[in-house]
Amino acid sequence: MEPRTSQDTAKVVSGTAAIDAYVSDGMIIGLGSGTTSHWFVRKLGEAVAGGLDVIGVPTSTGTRDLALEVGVPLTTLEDVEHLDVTIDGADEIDGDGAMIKGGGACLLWERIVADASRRMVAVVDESKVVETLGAFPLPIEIVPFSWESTRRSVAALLERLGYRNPDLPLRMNGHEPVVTDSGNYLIDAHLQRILDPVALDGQLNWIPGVVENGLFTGIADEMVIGRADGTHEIR
Ligand code: ABF
Repeated sequence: MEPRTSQDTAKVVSGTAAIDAYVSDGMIIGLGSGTTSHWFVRKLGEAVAGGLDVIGVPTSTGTRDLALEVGVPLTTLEDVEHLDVTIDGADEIDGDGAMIKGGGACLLWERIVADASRRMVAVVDESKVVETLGAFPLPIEIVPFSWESTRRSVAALLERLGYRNPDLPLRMNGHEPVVTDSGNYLIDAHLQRILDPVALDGQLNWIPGVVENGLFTGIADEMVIGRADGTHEIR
C-alpha cells in the first residue's frame, strides 16, 4: 500500500520515524489505531520480516487484523505485566501533549493499553498539532443502556462548566449508532475550544454511563510529527 496524499506521506514519515526512535528487539508494543498508527504497524511488519523481535498488543480489532495481516506477532494484556511503549495516533494534540482521541471509535482500548505502557508516543502529521484542543469534536464513549440520560448528564456538566449549548450528537453509521469494540455508543461533543482539558477529562468519566472520553491528558510522553517533505520532529 502506498501513501496517496501529502498527509498520507506525513503519516508514513511519522510512523516510520517512531520505529527507529522507540522500538528495539524484545519489546512489547502497544499498537495504536487510526491511519497513522496503521502506517506504523505496516512498517513494523516489514521490520519483523527483517528479523526484529517484538510482540504487539492491539488497541482495536482493526489494528489486530492489520497486525495479523502484516505479520506482527500479538499477545494480550492478560499475558503481559506491562508494555514497553505504545505508539498511537491522535485527532488533535496540543503543546503539552494533551490529546483528543477517539475519532476512530477506539478510545477505550487505546486508553487502557496506553495506561499499561511505560511510555506513550503520539504519531501525528502536522495538521494534528493545535494551540487549543476542541475544534475536533470530543468523542465520549457511553453505555447503550442509558445513552439518552447520560447524554443529558453530559450536557448538564458542560453547561455548568460554561460551554454554551454544545451540539452532542450520537455518532451514527447510516441509521444505526456506531458501536465500539466494547459494544458501546459514542457521542461527539462540539466544544470548539477546551480551556481546561485536565479538569474536563477528570469530570466527564464520573458521569454514570460514561465509559471513557477522548481527552488523553498527561499520557503522551513524546510526539513524532511527520511532514510531507519527508522530515519529522520529535517533541
Ligand atoms: C487514533 O488515531 C484515534 O484515537 C484517532 O481518532 C486517530 C486519528 O488519527 P489518524 O489521522 O492517524 O487516523 O489513535
